[in-house]
Amino acid sequence: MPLAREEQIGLYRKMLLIRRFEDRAGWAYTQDKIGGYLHLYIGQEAVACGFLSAARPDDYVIDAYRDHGHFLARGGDPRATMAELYGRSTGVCRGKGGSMHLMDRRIHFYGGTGIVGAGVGIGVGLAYAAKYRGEDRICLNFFGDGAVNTGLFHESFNLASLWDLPILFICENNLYAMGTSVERSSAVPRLAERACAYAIESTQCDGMDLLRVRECAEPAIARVRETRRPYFVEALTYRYRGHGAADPGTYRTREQVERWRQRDPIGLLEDHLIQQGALTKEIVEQIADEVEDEVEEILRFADESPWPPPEALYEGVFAPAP
Ligand SMILES: Cc1ncc(C[n+]2csc(CCOP(=O)(O)OP(=O)(O)O)c2C)c(N)n1
Ligand SMILES: [Mg+2]
Repeated sequence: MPLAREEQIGLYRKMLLIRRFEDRAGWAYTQDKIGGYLHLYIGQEAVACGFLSAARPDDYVIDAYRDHGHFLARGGDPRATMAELYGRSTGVCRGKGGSMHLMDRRIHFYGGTGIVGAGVGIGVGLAYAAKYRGEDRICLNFFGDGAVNTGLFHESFNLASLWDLPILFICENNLYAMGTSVERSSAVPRLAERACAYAIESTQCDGMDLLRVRECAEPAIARVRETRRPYFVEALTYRYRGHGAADPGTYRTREQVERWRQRDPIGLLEDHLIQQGALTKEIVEQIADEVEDEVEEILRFADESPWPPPEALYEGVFAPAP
């Protein structure tokens, strides 16, 4: 079904919020306001926004560590998200998870996983739970191209197919796992083909164009929901920044980054909406100003939030005695 204009504008705004959120998180990291690691999603926004806007709010979602964009696209609270990166008690995990471990059961977002490939296995568990309980929910399982060469990927694909589990595997192929390119690390570089070894059908999609992502996501989600079988999508995308905040990105050329930036997901949707007469340059500027103000407010909230008290160290460690 074609996306209504209002929904397209809403997704444009959401991608812009994620972009600006990530930009400012990158800045905050350089100011020592964020500890640990920080992996930015800039460039890949259309994948999370396209798939998660097509999912049902009660579907299960599981992700790897580049997770801020997915969490916000899923409807996670942006203030509590930034506060989590800042390690404050108002964060989504009360400041104990940090950037890689965003998790909120209220929106059925089960992480945020730091070990490459780990989320692929947890997603199979979530899909198994849906089947076991007789639910018609599905699991959307996001991971990077680096995960396809881990053992758990293969175990998970095998079990998902063998047990007929309702899971949509979404590989965000951004061409690199840290500094290693897919061509150097994968004997079969067209990653979608990997699924046939487990009798799982698959497809590729253009992960830079939100409308193309939605065109792929809707039938893929409907198919998993109806057939109660796994399906695999390889979304072709690109991260503009380094792998993490400390990566200078010397393993790729400036020309390559520039080529991908020319198909920027926000720019593409903006051009489309202007051509359709759904947006004007003035409205675009107004949305940019509003998002900018919103993100500054988010940063202020995180900055002014209290640190967790020392006693919080003992919370959530043991289940209460029965
Ligand atoms: C099992 C395991 N091995 C190695 C690492 C170190 N590591 C962290 S991120 C990463 C690259 C993963 O790349 P990819 O899956 O393509 O995700 P992207 O960073 O591109 O989003 C590696 C090797 C890890 N976290 N876990
Ligand atoms: Mg990658």
